[in-house]
Amino acid sequence: PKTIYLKDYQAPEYLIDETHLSFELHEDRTLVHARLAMRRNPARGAGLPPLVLDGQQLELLSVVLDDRELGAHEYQVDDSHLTLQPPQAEFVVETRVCIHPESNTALEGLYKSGRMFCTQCEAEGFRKITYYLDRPDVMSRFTTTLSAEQQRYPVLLSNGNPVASGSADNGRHWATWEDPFRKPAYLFALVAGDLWCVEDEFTTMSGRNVALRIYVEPENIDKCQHAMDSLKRSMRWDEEAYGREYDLDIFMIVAVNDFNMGAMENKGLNIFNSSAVLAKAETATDAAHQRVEAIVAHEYFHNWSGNRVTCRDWFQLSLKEGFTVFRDAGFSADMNSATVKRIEDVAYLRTHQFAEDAGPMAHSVRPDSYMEISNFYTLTVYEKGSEVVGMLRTLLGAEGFRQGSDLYFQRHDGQAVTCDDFIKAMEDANGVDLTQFKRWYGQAGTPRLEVAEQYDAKAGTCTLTFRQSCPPTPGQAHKEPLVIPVALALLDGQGRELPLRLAGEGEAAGTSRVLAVNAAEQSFTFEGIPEQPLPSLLRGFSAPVKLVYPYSRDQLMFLMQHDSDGFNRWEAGQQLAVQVLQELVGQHQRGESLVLDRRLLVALKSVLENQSLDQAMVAEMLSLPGEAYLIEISAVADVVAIHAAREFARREIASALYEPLWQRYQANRELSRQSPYVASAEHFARRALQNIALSYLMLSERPEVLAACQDQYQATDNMTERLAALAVLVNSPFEAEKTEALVLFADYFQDDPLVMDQWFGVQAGCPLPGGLERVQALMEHPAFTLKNPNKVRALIGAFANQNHVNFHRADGQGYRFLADQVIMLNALNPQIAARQLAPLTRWRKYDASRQALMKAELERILASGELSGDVYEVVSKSLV
Ligand code: HT7
Ligand code: ZN
Repeated sequence: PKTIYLKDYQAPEYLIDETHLSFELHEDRTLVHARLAMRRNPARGAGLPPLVLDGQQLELLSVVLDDRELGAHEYQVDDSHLTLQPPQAEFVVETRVCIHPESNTALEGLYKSGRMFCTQCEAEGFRKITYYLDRPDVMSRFTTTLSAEQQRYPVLLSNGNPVASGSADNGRHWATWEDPFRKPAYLFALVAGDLWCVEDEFTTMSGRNVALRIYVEPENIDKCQHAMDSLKRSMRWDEEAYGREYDLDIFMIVAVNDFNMGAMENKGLNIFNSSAVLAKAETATDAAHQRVEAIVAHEYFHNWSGNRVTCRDWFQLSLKEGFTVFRDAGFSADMNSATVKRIEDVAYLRTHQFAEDAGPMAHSVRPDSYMEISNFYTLTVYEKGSEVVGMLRTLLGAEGFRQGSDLYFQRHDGQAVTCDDFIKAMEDANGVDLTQFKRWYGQAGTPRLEVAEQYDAKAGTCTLTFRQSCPPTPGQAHKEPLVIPVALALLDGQGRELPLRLAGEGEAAGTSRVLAVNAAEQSFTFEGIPEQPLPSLLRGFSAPVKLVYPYSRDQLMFLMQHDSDGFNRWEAGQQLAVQVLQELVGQHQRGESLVLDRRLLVALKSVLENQSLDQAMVAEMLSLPGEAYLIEISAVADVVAIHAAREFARREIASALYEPLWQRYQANRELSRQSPYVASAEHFARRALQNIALSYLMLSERPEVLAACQDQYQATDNMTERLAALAVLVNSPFEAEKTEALVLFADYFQDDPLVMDQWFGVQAGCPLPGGLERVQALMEHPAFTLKNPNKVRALIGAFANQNHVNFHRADGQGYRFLADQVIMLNALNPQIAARQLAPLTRWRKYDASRQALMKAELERILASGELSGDVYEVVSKSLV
């Protein structure tokens, strides 16, 4: 596969004003007729170069140019293009092709999921449907007609509004949809199936009524209400927070079981992975409910940030994805606890995006090049991209940011634009120069920000010195200083924030402020500081950097108790735990007996006993940093020592804090028993604390806890309690009880694929010895198939990404297993194969023996035969 560079971007030679599509859907083939009204792009001059249409895996039946069928000598076809010579500046091209959705296991283009037809066109799937200019800067008005057998496919959907429909004598029927908004091909969608729908209505801020429909297979009709409620909340929130109103008369969501990602924002017809839309108490956990709410919002918000204003080219992907993640995070923060949402997002970013940024596939938020664009739907583009937008908001303030966003949408409505255009709107609305800030889009790697504090008691000044640096990443040896917004406060001995006045300022600008650090080394001196302060730095995680400040354990305990920034209270607890756990890792490596610093127990006890703290915060603060994060922050990760250290700490906590944990558990379990399930922030918090308490308590192996766990497993109306109880049983030594629970669970839920995914996931993540053998046995389970991405993620993904001790077993069998699966997936679904590879690409993190074993598996994949571009790109880059 060849590499595509941002620097080579050129506007399209031709434009497509109108696109008329007609699909004849059959069981053994689909016929696609496309009629494209095209013209020379005036921006590219007057000549008439050949027209080169994209097309892959298409059987070309005919080509018609301005109503005349072309002979085979009048066009050229190869495996990715159709080339012909336009006769004049305006012309109409028609093609007929035959495609095979029934055998499309890559789930890109038109494919069948179960009994339904559906599409996934982003990023470059449309070229697998018909010949087209498949690039986001070619925007066209689409009219789509679908015809299919009426009984099998009573519902026929596409983008926009339904304008006509009818039946034929042969048992087939048809429908025509018209989308009034110009759009790139990646936003095209069609669905045909035997679907039921839940209907509702939304009145927009200007008083228009919009019909809302969620289409699902009949057995799922009782799992749509949460998504529908989430959709209505999203629509209202986008009006209020961003002034964005919905623009069509109908908004549809369709749930499909086989889907490569979470969901897709096709104009007016979002297609969702069923895991991102279906949720009811009995079958979906609180986390799943929150994920549904967030993804429904995310896709809906794309209607403006992505659809009305789209990307010029795929290098600009973060323009829509980073901004939309930022928007959905704001929504989730408003719907639930803002601090807890921030904690979850930061923990995820630091564990996974930081690892990506330090690995062989590291790239900037706006990459410079790619081989296969599907590989760039990454945590860097999405989550770091969102952090970049968040830093802009921190620097410009809420009002300035909103003015910039309003200007962006107004200026670029209906256009395909770049990240530079987004920044320009922010600059123009605020009268600021963001030239240096834009480096965040071009520079890969996680910056390190070292801070030193110096207090001068005589002068009453406190000087903070910041040193920023960024390690080299592939293709970028040298890094320039970034603009890093550092939100901070200085705390006095009672934990109160001191007024902050910088040298040269007349008066203090409040007690919490943002410094824009923009040089490699830079000092800020605060005056009028009466006592040695303790800095609370990078509040709310105001920039995606690794902060280094030499906090003592006592200072961290103080911040845990007193910092007025909730995020930094949690952060202090995490840093304390990291220090303590790293000490245990060292003891384990030296063969010493493990001794836990009691200060961690004291700190956690006071968190547990603090009845005024939000229960969700208590649950977050009780959660030790995960193994994946401890691996990420290690120079050479010793997986076995990390696991042993963390388990030892958990046992120590469980035994020292048994009483308060038991009290908290019982109080919340009692509330769960008394009231029916509610998907609200307050109830999520309650259950989160109840379940983390249970996971500690089970380590005691006391009979009363086992009984409580079994009771929670059986006597509950919701999956949050049931699955948590199952997980602690699975991770416990109670063999008979765990086997019984697993069998009962699978018997009862065997027909619900999403619940079975959770069943696979719990077992795949179990760190007890024999993990690989258990996963291999589960691959034979009738509910498992490599063809379904959710199953692959639930079993193989959970094993390789969460079950560190088993995946990294010293004989390399975990690596061999993953490589075998990637080789099989490569032939079935290249996108999923490439994503599952990620854990092997991180070989540089481990000891020499594991490095060699991991690299050998990557080499084996490379030599395994015909590799897809997706897998080839990841393997070849990670072996450099
Ligand atoms: N914009 C959507 C991207 C997406 C996708 C990309 C590649 C392959 C399959 C895909 N399914 C959906 C999802 C989103 O961010 O909203
Ligand atoms: Zn998105």
